[in-house]
Amino acid sequence: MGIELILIIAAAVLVVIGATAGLLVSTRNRRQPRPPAPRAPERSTLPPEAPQAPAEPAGQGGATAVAEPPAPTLERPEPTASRLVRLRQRLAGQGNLGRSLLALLSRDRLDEDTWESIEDLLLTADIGVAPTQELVERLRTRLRVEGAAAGDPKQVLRDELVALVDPGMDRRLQVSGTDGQPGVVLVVGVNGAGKTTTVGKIARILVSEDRTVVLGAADTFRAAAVDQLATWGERVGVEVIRGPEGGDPASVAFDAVKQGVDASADTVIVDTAGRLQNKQGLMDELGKVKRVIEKQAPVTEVLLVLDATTGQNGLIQARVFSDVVDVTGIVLTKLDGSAKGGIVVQVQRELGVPVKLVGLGEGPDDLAPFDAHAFVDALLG
Ligand SMILES: Nc1nc2c(ncn2[C@@H]2O[C@H](COP(=O)(O)OP(=O)(O)O)[C@@H](O)[C@H]2O)c(=O)[nH]1
Ligand SMILES: [Mg+2]
Repeated sequence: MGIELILIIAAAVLVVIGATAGLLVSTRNRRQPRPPAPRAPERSTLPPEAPQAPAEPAGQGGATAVAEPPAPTLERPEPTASRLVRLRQRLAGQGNLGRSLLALLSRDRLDEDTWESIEDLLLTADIGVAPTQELVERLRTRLRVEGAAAGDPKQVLRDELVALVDPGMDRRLQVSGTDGQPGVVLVVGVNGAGKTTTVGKIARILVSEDRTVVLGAADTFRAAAVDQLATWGERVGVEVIRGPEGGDPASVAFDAVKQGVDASADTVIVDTAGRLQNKQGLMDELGKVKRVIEKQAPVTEVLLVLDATTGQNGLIQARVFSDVVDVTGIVLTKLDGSAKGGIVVQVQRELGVPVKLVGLGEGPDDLAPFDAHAFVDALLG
């Protein structure tokens, strides 16, 4: 029992730390209206250098604060700030793209062969043909033939890569609704991309920010998928709405959002099936899910989950999904297992939509907000 107590206290401490790390755009939790402003200012996705916001005092009383849901063994997610550190570790450990590029760029003379090798490296990292050509052109202009003499190649490379990743994109998740309705996040993508895992991970972040969440298990084709989501929910005390196996996904989505509305939840996240049998079938299915949801509340975010290790195939799938639904954000999973971080650039270009989150592993908190600077630093090692 001593261990449980320690866990609870540790969890309470984590809550306080987590509360300082605002990840997601949202109004405050409606269950506990805070004085007196009806709506807190929108917060941006946590930048790595975000100042520590003042936290509510926890003290010993923090233990009771987390004990509200019945189960005493609920997990508390890791704060988002330290997740960016992991992004660096996991990306830096692979491929050595940054090191190889720098070695080439630091040569005394940048001849045609060197530029070709640089181009090859960028293409291998899945940055894509057009962005690679643009980048090489920019680098050539800035570094010219005199190579390192033109300036610190690492700084030049970093600047140009950041520009390519586009730090100006709004990467905040829209997890809040208006007019007292919950925000509705629809999660789409092919089977195995990491949708269910991502839904679970996002739910954990929201819970850690004291938001109330309902999950909809609208992948009704496999019982295992529903159980998988239910497990994620249980671990953080989040309700999971499920339907009969093989039932209508749209009706589960409807029920989940209805429950979110009835319970005044802050956010409903709907997991979907990723069968890519044909475009028309997919369109019909996702179209119906969305229509039915919007009888209750507007969908505030459509996240396309993409497996970073699938390269060009992943991009083709991404295009199909974005033709079928209005994707508003991309979650790039399995970056930990890929030496192809450049896919970030390509997929944003292709879809005109920002990468908002990146998956860094199978662990429950292996999901980090995407940040252009942190990403490029990680890439460069
Ligand atoms: N290494 C790694 N594995 C991941 C990540 N995200 C998901 N997975 C794994 O990918 C597999 C498929 O995930 P799942 O969420 O079931 O995919 P879904 O079919 O799209 O719902 C599972 O084994 C996950 O643990 C990630 O960011 N990194
Ligand atoms: Mg799934």
